[in-house]
Amino acid sequence: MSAVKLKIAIQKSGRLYEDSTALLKECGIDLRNVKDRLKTESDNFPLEVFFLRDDDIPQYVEDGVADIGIVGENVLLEKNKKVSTIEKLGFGKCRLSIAIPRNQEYGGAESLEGKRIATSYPFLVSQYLANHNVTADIHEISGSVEIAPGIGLADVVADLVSSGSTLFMNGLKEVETILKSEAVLIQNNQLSEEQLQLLNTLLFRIRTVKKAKKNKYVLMNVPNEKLETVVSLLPGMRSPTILPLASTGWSSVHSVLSEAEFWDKIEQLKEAGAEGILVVPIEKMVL
Ligand code: PRT
Ligand code: ZN
Repeated sequence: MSAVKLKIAIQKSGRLYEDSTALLKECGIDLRNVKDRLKTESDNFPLEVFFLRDDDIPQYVEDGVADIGIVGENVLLEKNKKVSTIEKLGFGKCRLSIAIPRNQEYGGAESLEGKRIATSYPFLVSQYLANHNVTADIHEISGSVEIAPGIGLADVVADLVSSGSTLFMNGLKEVETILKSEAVLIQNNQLSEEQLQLLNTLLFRIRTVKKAKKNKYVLMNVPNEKLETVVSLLPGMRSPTILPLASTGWSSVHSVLSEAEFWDKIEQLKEAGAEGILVVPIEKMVL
């Protein structure tokens, strides 16, 4: 085994911290506890972890201080660094949106002409405005963007939204989506062959965990005369498993269903005669 390690940058604290560390754990990577949490490493995977502010992660990965990183696409695209996106991670979902005072009519992107826009995303907002041939006055502020119209600092805001309740509580309404975002895994563009091999191992584990989360293991009892209909509804990885039950004339059918089709399929299976349906989470899924 070579002594090469992969260095990953993740958020030190904040909205991406829990999901980022949970993902590593689900990949079977145990992290040593470090009190000040600036840096730690794993004893069972050649990984070093740097805990950083999310805004700094793209730069550190571009410079090669970290080899890979987990960061929101919103931050990644705003910072516009030379790194590659390898994988969407499915958490930290939000959107960068334009919001205006609730009592105002919205007249499309052109109505932003000449307005003062408060945002922490000046690069993405100016790109959006340029694409719409609009000239506006961007005020960069680093936090509490949503209060800017209320205190007369701006007419409009461009901020991250997830549930929308922050905008609502500040008398604003969302009128345009500039960007949809989620956490992504990024990589430095000059990794060595050995580092790329480690990255592939990690990526394989991440994809295995992601697939498992998107699928459920389903077990059900089916009268034999209805087996054919039930089986025709099931995708399975190859085909469903069918086992005889102790009571004659019945079988137990096992299969894997994706989250996307789950509820529709369950309804159809019940109608087709399946009973006692059990749904079990899958921990890992290797295809
Ligand atoms: O300290 P550091 O710089 O690392 O953290 P930070 O304060 O800059 O970022 P943090 O922890 O707030 O967010 C990290 C990342 O989480 C963001 O870059 C996004 O990729 C992602 N994310 C997902 C969000 C949200 N959802 C979110 N709702 N980031 C921020 N918000 C804020 C938003 O700015 C607004 O104030 O939540 C409020 C709106 O939420 P709703 O639910 O009321 O709409
Ligand atoms: Zn930040």
